[in-house]
Amino acid sequence: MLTRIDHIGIACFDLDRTVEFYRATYGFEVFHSEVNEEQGVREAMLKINDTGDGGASYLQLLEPTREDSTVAKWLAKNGEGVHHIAFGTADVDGDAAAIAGKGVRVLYDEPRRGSMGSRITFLHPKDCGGVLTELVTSADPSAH
Ligand code: V0V
Ligand code: CO
Repeated sequence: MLTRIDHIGIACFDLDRTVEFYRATYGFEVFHSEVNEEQGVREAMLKINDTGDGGASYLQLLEPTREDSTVAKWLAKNGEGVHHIAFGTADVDGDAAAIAGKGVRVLYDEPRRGSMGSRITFLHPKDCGGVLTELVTSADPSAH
């Protein structure tokens, strides 16, 4: 069951400049940052609020680490902006299988490693009304 908005992914050319915009404009601080080489991103998670299921909602600021990454390709075509939304679930495997059964393409056979040790998969934007949609199970089992 999808229980929260885990994060909204925002693609940018310059992560440090974008982090500073969110800090100076809204007062949001970086909760966590990392490089995910498999996904080709350097990212900063800004925690917005805790949620009723023990988890939290974040903004995920994404800067590409290489030219052939999905985010670099998207930025070249669209410029900066909202890249994806992510729903949180205690069971990414079960929810992905159920959604695949409804005819929506799930991009990975098995969930891959996401931010903060989470397990993630994606749904094809062409099957979701133009919205790249991610499913996330947090590494922290209490966060559901
Ligand atoms: C592409 N399209 C999108 C889109 N990216 N539509 C909405 N939102 C997006 N973000 C559209 C694009 O405009 C094309 O439409 C069509 O899909 C095919 O796109 P493409 O440019 O030819 O690119 P593809 O097919 O090579 O790749 C598209 C997919 C790819 C969605 C398959 O981006 C992908 O695998 N994404 C999942 C991984 C990802 O995005 N990782 C970065 C975040 P037209 O022009 O044909 O109409 S990593 C992350 O979130 C982490 C680590 C985390 O949360 O922890
Ligand atoms: Co994401």
